[in-house]
Amino acid sequence: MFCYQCEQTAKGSGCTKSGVCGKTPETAAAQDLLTSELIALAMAAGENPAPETVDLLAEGLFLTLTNVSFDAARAEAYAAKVKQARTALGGKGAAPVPNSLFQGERDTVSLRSTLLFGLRGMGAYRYHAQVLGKRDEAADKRLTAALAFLGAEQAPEALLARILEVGAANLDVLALLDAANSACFGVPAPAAVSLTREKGPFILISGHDLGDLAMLLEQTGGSGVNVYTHGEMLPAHAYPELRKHPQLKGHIGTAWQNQQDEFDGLPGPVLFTTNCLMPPKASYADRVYTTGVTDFPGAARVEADAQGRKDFSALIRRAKELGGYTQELPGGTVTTGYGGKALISSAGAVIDAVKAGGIKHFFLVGGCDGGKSARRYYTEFVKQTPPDTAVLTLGCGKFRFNTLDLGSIGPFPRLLDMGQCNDAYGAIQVALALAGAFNCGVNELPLTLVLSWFEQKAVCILLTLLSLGIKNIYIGPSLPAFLSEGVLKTLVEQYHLHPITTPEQDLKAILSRP
Ligand code: FSO
Ligand code: SF4
Repeated sequence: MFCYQCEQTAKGSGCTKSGVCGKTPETAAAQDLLTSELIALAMAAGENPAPETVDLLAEGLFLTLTNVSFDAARAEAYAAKVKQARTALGGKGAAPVPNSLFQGERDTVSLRSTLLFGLRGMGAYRYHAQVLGKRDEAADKRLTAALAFLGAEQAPEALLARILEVGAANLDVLALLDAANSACFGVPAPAAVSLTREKGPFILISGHDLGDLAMLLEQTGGSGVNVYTHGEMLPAHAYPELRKHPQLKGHIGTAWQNQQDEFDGLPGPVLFTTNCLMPPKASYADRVYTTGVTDFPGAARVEADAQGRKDFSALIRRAKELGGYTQELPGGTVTTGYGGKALISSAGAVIDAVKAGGIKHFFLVGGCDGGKSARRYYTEFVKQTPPDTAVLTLGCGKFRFNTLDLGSIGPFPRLLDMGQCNDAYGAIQVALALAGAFNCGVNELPLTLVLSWFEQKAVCILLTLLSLGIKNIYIGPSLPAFLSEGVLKTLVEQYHLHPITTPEQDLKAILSRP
């Protein structure tokens, strides 16, 4: 096997024997085959792909994301379904040989990989919007065309242009997802989220799929079973249509890489709706349920019916059997819900605070968490930000600092949680709104993006930011193994991309920049 799509890749270069994530060589081979079939289907779909074809492409791309699906048989079955769809479209010939994707001249392979991994991220966001009933024909065409582009040899310049085009198309997909979330669950508003664990049975829900949470809340109403969010589900508490359910009690746990410790001995079942799923330990494997794109061989699954409805009664029964907490375990609170719409509606106060000199600089410290100790950088960075600066955050990287008390700045807390990584659109809108208010470009704002990447959604968001011409982004904890020296040089030269160094050095450089 060969896989180097995520930040924890073996030796910083590639997983070859088995995945650091737990992906087996069999699953890797099946997912490579699936990727080839997806490219072949995109080629057969032509310029006007049917919505169902793009549904198939997007879900297939999401399936191959890090920490989503570990089941070789499922990837094989999905690949067969994709092949069938291609045949039905009259697609001729064989799918490209999987390994050819990663063979050839170094920079070309690097660019092809960047394009493929960016598309996996975009597929994930497109899937999230589609399960909430939203599709965008133009974005669908762009996704399909970019995937088909991988089916032929391309010059490096054309690949780079296509990578930026995928970043730009992803902005439209993020906008669609943002609109879908608000249409289904209301406009998120600032909320304090309890970390107290109440007495009684409960279900913990992880991943990013708010639709699954909504269905779970409907079905647990009046059952005596509480619901807590885990990981990237934390921002769900900001949505009026979700928080109105009294059994949605609070949040348990931190970022994905701590789940094997946090779930050990947990007296309730866990529902994984999307990434990041780690191979369950034997001590809690019988309490893990998966749904949607996510799976693990042997773990119980909840399938949707033809209308997309899911029956969570098995989880509710399991929660009651396990009994939950026998007494209350008190905890503090964290805040969330400072998404794009909440901040833009207070834009006047934000602009006044900047003009009066109360807020000197904004940092967006966002992205994924992960296991590497070098990620301590982000905690230290946030701790060291001066009191006259505001820290915006999104993604699961926030768990490294979201319990810190950074105080307040003007009418706002200094630390503002804008939501999941899926909410990157809101952060981009805030940056654009600030640029509009100050009559300058985003690059002239007192704003610095300090990103932590782990998987392919983060890759795609980075491509979106680059497509918007945003420069001077700091990125860590390490650089993607799939960026060749040549490609990295181009990104550094064109976009002034900075690999992180130390919090002290980076803060000094950022704050002394004119
Ligand atoms: Fe984290 Fe995992 Fe949301 Fe990623 S849960 S690491 S960017 O998959 O998706 O932030
Ligand atoms: Fe390795 Fe990451 Fe690929 Fe898993 S997803 S096999 S950890 S590079």
